[in-house]
Amino acid sequence: MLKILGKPSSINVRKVLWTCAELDLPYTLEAWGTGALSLQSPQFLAINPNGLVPVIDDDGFVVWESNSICRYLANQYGDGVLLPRSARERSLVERWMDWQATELNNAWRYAFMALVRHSPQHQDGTLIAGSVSSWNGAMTLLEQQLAATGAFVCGAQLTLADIVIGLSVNRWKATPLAHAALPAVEQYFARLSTRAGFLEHGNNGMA
Ligand SMILES: N[C@@H](CCC(=O)N[C@@H](CS)C(=O)NCC(=O)O)C(=O)O
Repeated sequence: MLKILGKPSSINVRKVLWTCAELDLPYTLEAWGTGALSLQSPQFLAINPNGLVPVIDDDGFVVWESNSICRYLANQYGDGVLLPRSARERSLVERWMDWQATELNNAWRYAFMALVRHSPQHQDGTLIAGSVSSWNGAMTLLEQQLAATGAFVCGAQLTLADIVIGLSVNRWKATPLAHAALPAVEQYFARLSTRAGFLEHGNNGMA
């Protein structure tokens, strides 16, 4: 059986849990990370030298990096909807996954650490304002894409791009900041909230 290492409160672990829900895939979850089993233990570092969750162990095959895990699961167990089989269609999904992991993640990190985690190391007002502005800017770019598709990030079907970006939209909405007015993003959030996997692992009260 598939084993997932991580906590259901971690945003990157939640990507994997939601992917399993969409694929109707059974799994066991082992609690690793802050407040649970140590990510710095030799046992954990032997399977992920980065000391980060999520990690999966699929009958002895280990994968780390959340977006790579989602790709692996969709490739191994999916029917080509979450991650299309054709190279061109797949690249349209993967570019948004890469955008989430690079442009979008870098935009929100400082503001989230300041405004939600209340980290003493993230209290520089100028940097907070810059991060909020970049985060709203990334969401505005997403707004344009969603207004064009009228449904999900890559079109009429939910794909892995929605799983990784939907969780970031949930985080944006749950963070106390001056949100840009983005109607297509709001409609998208409501559309995602009709799915059991998103209600359980995304829009569940946690940022
Ligand atoms: N690029 C990695 C980032 C993983 C990451 O930052 N994981 C966080 C949880 S969301 C973590 O392991 N934090 C340490 C901890 O929870 O103790 C991925 O996408 O998998």
